[in-house]
Amino acid sequence: MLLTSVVSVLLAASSTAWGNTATPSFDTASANGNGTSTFSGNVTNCPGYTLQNLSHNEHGITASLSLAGDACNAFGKDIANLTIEVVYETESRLHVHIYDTAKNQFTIPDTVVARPAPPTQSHTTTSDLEFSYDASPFAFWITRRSQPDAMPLFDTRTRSLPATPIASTPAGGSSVNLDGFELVFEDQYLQIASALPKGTNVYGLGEVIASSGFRRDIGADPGENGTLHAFWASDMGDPVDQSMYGSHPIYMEHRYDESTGTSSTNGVLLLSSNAMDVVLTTPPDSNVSLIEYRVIGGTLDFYFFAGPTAGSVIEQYGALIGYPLWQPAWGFGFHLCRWGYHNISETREVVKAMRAADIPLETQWNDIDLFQVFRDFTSDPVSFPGDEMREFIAELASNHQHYIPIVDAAVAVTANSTDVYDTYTSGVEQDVWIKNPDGSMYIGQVWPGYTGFPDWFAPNTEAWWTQAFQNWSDSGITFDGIWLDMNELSTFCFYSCGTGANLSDIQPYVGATSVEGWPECYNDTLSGKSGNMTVNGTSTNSCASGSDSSSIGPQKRMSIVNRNGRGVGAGDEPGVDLNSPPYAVHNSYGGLNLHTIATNATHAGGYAELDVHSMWGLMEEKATHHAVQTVLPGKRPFLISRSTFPSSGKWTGHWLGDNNSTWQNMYYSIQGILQFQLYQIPMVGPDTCGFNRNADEELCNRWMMMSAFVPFYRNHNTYGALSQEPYRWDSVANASRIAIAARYSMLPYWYTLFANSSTAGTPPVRALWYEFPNEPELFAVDKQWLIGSDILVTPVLEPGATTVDAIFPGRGNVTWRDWWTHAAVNATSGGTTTLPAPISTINAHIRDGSALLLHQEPAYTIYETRLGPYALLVSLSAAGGAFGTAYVDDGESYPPGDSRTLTFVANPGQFRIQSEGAYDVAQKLETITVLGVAQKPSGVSVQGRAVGNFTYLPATEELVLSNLGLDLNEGATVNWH
Ligand code: MIG
Repeated sequence: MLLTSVVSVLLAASSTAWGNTATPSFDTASANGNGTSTFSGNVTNCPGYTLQNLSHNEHGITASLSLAGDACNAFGKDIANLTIEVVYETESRLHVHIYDTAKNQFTIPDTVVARPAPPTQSHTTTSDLEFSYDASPFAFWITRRSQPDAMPLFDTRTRSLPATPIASTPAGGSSVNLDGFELVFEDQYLQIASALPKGTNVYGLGEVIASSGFRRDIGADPGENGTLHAFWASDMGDPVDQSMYGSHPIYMEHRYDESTGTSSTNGVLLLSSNAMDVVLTTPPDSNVSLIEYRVIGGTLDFYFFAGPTAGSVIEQYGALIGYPLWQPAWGFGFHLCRWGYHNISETREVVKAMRAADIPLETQWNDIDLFQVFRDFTSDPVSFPGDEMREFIAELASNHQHYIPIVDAAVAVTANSTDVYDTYTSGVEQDVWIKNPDGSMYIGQVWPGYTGFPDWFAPNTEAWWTQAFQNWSDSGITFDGIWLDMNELSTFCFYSCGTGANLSDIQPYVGATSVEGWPECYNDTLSGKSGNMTVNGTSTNSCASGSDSSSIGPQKRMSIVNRNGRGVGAGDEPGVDLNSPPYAVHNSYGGLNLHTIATNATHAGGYAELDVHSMWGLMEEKATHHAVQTVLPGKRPFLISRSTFPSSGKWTGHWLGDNNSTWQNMYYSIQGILQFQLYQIPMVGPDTCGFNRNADEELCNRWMMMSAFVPFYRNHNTYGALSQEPYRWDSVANASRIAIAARYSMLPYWYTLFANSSTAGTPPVRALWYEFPNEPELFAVDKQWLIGSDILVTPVLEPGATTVDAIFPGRGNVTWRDWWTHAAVNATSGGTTTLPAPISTINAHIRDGSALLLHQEPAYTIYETRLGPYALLVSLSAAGGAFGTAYVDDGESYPPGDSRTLTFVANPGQFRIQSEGAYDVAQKLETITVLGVAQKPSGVSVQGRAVGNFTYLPATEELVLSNLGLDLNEGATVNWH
């Protein structure tokens, strides 16, 4: 029988007590005696559960869990009867679902996050992950089959742990002292914790801007608290260490064994849309660290990913939730946007000025300025007349440029019949709105005044939404892509502002007219309001005299506070408190109902906002993706959205939201980009040059260069702030031209990385340690990143710098060559190397052993660039080898049509191209540059024919073959001796 070995493991494990494995034992001195949870309220004891009725099946086990004593009712009511289902879904993915047997608790519908089909073959004895448990009190742990003696990857036998040092007093809620970590499963509170190796490396658990950097703070240093992160989609502009736009309860753990110098990486997803706090900490005097989940509803729906590398964990996560959408090639071009292009002529001027400055502009955007009184799917008849917009966008198209407008989540409500707004009235007819518990339309307030919010669970919503896009396009806004904003959902009334409100009391927002605040070290008293770096030839940036005035955010709220009664219940759950759940999650606004719609708002199918809140963005992205496909059939939709959830990457890319024009925020954007690779939303980038505050020349210079090396490249600015288009300052224009040319030449490489992402979930942008997992000095690096495996980017992130400190992975065993000069770096092994980094430069280095397909002639647009010939850049390893691939197709068709895969292999004295696939590559390969050819060859041949005319540059050990005219639809061989 198939399951024998699993059974024996389970039986052996089922009687073990805590500490009977390789897991270090806890110092329990400060824990309470009986090892149960102690709450400081009227609750003293949570009893845990007992496992019974275990049954095996081909794919895992099922058992019941029953409450092992009197209910503790800590933050809700204990649920007496649970079911645990363990499914070995693949060789590297294990699913553990603990749910209420009666199935009243909310679970994410398959229509929102589609799960893969059940496994067709059994993985129970071959999977690299193994499930074990204690029956009473119930606890489970996950081990790696290939590392039976290692500490489990996940281990809930944590009841004897001392109290978490993270303050457990929820904002405005009950006070609780969590001693011990028994499994708690209540209708409104679920608690489970796992031990981790002390001070291990944890990444993810966002969306967040973590003060600790990309690697999360686990509190391993004495006196440190670690991390408490809240998950609840919030329109909170780039706060530090707090919940913000997206909710991604997945972490990746990288475990490094100092004694052997080896490592492995695993991942854990709690697939839940319910609000939660997750705590990372190291209890005092403990020899383990801890991750603790406190969730206020739903079920415990865990997925474990075996890895064992960062890349494979991310791929395994992608295989579960779905791989990222295919990007059109033009999406990699430079995008320009701001809030405050007041009319079409200003917008046209910007496009012209970019052309005049010869700075490539791929896509022009408009913000909510476009709208008539801030209404979605309109354009203002005076400032953005439809006919002129049609002409303007057609002009862009004839120049192979693109246009993207914004869509806000909230839809204006009209108060009387003379006010014609079809999106609203048809929405009423189609019954698409989120409701109050009494069935009336839920009314919020955003820019246009009172608004409703589409309910994606309602049957007609997607068709209505699609029609709105079609009508908009027909009216002249012939968009190429869509920008989705405010979809957390953001609203300015606390609780519904509709009931009892006078709907004709519409007050559209009036923008702030000027913005204060500059980057660190810019002194506008000294240097004026231009943001210029020099005044009369003298540099004016000086940290000593720097001003740091803060920005005035454009905020205007109505002071309506209107608490509605209890909702219809969370799914089928009767009697839960939807308005103020007993456990108060530590979200950034300090209350789940603040700056978003009320938690008792009701969706079709009886879903309560409390349960589905954080998925609104995802559902809107999916509907919009489909709508754009309808309007632009056969094309790959290009979407950029603010609020995201697991699987959003199937439908959209993401920008990192309302950052500041500061050096600090420029640095923070790197961890954002790295996080979203893990979240499987790889098309991501910041507001380049910064959103809030005024940018100055130096910051914008550095930032335009840095963002040219991240996937989504858009300069965007807030209303009233100093203009920051790249032509605004000469040095920024110059820096931008240089960086964009490099970016466009790398496009075939980016495109290949994104093809690998869409077909296998492989992250295009990587932290350095993903490629060099056994070099602990890299584990916290987030000031540099790798594009794929082969390009290392080292931006300047401080004012006044002329050099930058870089770490070069590989500890001296890898030769890194300068992207610009091709010179090999004399890198310090395992430490930092100081590189020159004057203004208008950026350091980028090529790994050895790589072969990159490039566009030889970066042009003004992606289209024109793609019309030009190809070049190959090969960087040989010390042994004379190199490898690379390139994926080539037409760059726009959906579904992707014919493609061609090129494989590049170098061996000493030889370079070969293999070509496979049906796509006809029209452009020829003209140049092959090989770096690391130690001596000038005495002869070179291509396809067996001697090439007389080659160049050899001894300083860079560089062999250059030009004017080759090679057909990439066929293979080729180059030899030198
Ligand atoms: O609350 O549409 O994050 O990029 O410019 C402001 C105006 C609303 C927030 C977005 C920002 C955009 C702005 N929006």
